[in-house]
Amino acid sequence: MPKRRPLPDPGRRKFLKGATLAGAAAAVTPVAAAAQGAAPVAPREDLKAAAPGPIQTALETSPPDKDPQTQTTSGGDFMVDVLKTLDIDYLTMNCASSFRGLHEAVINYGKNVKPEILTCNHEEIAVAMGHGYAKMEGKPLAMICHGVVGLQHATMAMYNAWCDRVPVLVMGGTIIEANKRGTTPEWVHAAIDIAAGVRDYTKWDDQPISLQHFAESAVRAYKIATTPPMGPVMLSLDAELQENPIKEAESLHIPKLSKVVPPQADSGAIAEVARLLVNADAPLIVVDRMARTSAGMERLVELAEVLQCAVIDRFGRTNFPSRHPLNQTFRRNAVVAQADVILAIEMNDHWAALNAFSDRIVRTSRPLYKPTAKIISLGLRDMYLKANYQDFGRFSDIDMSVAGDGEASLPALTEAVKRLVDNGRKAAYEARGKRYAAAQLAMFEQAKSDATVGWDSTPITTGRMCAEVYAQIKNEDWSLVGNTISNVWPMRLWNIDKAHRWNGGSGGAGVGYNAPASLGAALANKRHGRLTVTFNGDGDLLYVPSTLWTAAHHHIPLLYIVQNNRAYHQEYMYLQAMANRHGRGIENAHLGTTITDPNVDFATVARGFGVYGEGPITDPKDLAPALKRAIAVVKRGEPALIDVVTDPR
Ligand SMILES: Cc1ncc(C[n+]2csc(CCOP(=O)(O)OP(=O)(O)O)c2C)c(N)n1
Ligand SMILES: [Mg+2]
Repeated sequence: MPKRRPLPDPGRRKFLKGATLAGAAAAVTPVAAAAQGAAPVAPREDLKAAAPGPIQTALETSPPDKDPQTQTTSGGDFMVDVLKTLDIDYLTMNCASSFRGLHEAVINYGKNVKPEILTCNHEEIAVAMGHGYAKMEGKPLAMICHGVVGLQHATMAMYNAWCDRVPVLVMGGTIIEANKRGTTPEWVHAAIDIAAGVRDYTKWDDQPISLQHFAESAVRAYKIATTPPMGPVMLSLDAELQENPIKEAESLHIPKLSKVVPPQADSGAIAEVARLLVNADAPLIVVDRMARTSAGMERLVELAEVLQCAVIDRFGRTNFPSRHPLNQTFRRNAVVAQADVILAIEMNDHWAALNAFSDRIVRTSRPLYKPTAKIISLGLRDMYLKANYQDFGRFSDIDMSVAGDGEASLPALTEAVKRLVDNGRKAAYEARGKRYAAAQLAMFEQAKSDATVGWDSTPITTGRMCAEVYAQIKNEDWSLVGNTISNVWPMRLWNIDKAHRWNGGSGGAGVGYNAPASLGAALANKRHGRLTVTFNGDGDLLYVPSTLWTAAHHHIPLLYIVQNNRAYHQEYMYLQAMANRHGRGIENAHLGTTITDPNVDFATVARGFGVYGEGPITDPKDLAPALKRAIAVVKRGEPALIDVVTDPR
């Protein structure tokens, strides 16, 4: 019987737990260990003759050698230098050993500044934060994750960013050389090509095998990501490259990042589009993801005002002021039916914008436009897409396709239009504009009246909730972020007059976007001193509740208003429609679709993550005072959440 050995100290045991689980560590021979760079551990004489079990135990429980200092630089340091030249402000992450080299370099060599680490409890949160941030700040942040498994968690958020054409610089750690991988986790977390799983919805990726290769690929990745049409990019980072000393430092060169000039449409095509618009009786502009910057919105206003034409905003970005007299968004069927020339700019789903679709009984659709209408598309949609995922939408009737960046092409188009508008036309245009202005005013009055339906009822109507929120933020520099179905109310009721008032939807409609993407947008807004608000579906928040911890930990001011209908309500309604189709009654439609029994207490959840929380608020009279208290917290620079029990609308 081997002698009983004293128990090792608890800290060391924790460390060894991983090694023991790894199994392979136990079998490591002194020679192999030395070859891996570890100090060889000689088997003790008194244990040599013992059975394999105790020998292994003895080896594993020997006190560890102090980590020797063997180097003064690491590849990770150089990687940090590259990220600094790219002006990357933040690095979102969930920590993992496959990027421990870069992680250590960021905090010690880079002093945790540009990039600053933002700790996330799930990789989906880390990417979605980058998604929301980029749309608000106009530039990407970087995200890093564990090779295989962290990337698997990140995938849906990457898909959303891809569908939304938003740049995020994603990096994943891996160990490329098989002979450098040690224990089981290093094997199960390695792949010959970790990016294979996300390549279908990544604009570009690479796996650099030298530091010079990294520098060039990082700058290339950034440039590709931020060239319209934008998208997420991916770099697979070899752990050895991050961890080992820099060789030949003098020869390393970080390439220049040149400013990207988005492509303008062909001047002949612009002239033809201008001619068609000017000669039309009822020209219409439909717009979706056009405004990349605040200039985009101003340019569209200028074009619409010269033509005095109707504009329909599909809300992919803030493209057009919500209360502009020419904004006819909520009269889509009428204005599309009247239009003789339709200019659709940077559409995500062109077909859906101009056709009516119903799936209530059987899937049916019909065009909303006249057969004689001339339809023009302007944008980069056709310039870049992939085959597998079908985010490009149904193929559409288009008479003239003009390839060019919408925002960049607008000034030339407006100039061309101005040159063709004579005084005679101006008078006719003005009369047309007056009709739209009257219709817009009527729509706004209707929206205000619609919002009062069920004003005092419990659960609280989404119309009242939105009206109460707006009453308290309208005199601030507010910013509504994320996406929920309630956004139709802000679009109808709120004065969305600046680009940062709203940052568009998720792109891929992958739920679990709203909570973290809103936080990313709030992070960008913090620097500008804006008051950030999001309506968060209860279902959405339950995918990624620990987003709240990141908000608290990093002191990101954001007001989460949980639109708590205690259901995945969209799906609940689908199920009711299915049941109705069979005449089977809707009594069972709550099964698998509702989030009751027990009800989730989101205020308690928030407090558990260190976030100010109030609710559940069921009486509409309690809403205004609760909002006031929560907004005061947000104005102090911290996140807050209020749980509002709403009706299903
Ligand atoms: C990842 C993912 N899972 C499932 C769905 C299907 N889905 C679409 S809307 C929805 C409900 C989301 O619930 P909530 O955020 O509470 O919004 P509500 O419909 O209740 O307003 C679901 C589950 C999806 N789009 N994405
Ligand atoms: Mg819900």
